[in-house]
Amino acid sequence: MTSSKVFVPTSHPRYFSLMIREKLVKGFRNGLVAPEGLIAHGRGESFDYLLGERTTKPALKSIEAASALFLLADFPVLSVNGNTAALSAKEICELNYALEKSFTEVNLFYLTERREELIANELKKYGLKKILGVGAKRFTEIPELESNRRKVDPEGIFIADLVFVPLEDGDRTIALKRMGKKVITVDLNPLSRTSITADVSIVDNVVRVVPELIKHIEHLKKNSTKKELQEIVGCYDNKKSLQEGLDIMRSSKVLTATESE
Ligand code: PTJ
Repeated sequence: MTSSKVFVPTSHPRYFSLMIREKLVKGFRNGLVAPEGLIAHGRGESFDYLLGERTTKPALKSIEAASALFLLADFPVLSVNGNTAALSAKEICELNYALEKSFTEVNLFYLTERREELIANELKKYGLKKILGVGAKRFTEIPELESNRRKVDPEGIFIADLVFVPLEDGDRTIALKRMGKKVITVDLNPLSRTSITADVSIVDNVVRVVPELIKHIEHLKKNSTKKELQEIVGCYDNKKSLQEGLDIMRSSKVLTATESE
């Protein structure tokens, strides 16, 4: 496939968004991202545009609640798909280290063994040695789920008490909840079934969320008791946070040509 070189000046008002797009395209060319992943990214971009391509106050609240939930979990697992690997492989590995007792598992909707292997190799580049869900190991199935995402590692998602599922499709979140697990998601779409079903839904771009999660986790690890973590989780209202995210999108204003893109 021929690849065109893009030049985007750093002064471009949407420079960061265009750079994220380039990362995704590079991930697609390297075989990490499914073709459908490009379409999913486009959907995310449009919500991000309405959010103003920034981490909003409700998203920060969700990040705090997610961090507390992570620290309360006994066996958290980070589920990684093609888009997340292309955009945030390094940061996912750093999150894994920050959590200390978590594992990272590859889990694909558009499953191919080749992509699974490429994603695992991408994660290994950043020092992760044990990656779950790859090859013959991925043989247990999530009950009542028909998509490829049902195939999970018996030592990972299957027995986890908390699963982090960024950029996910709705069915699996529902199935994971039915299995009694806590679910944290990152989804720019506050109306998605995943967002509505998860315990904590962070309406923000995964690229901005994971570094912020690491910061919050490090802070809470040093400064909070278990009771305080439980209070943060107890006070959090996911539906309210989703509504606030949606309200921010709906209140975006038409700007003049020089103010907008
Ligand atoms: O790599 P695979 O085979 O597992 O496939 C991954 C995709 C993302 C293609 C697959 O999970 C899929 O089709 O997902 P959906 O159902 O399109 O849902 C993805 C959700 O993520 C949508 O609600 C998008 O708005 C949202 N989204 C897209 N890009 C981002 C995002 N949310 C946060 N950050 C993003 N960068």
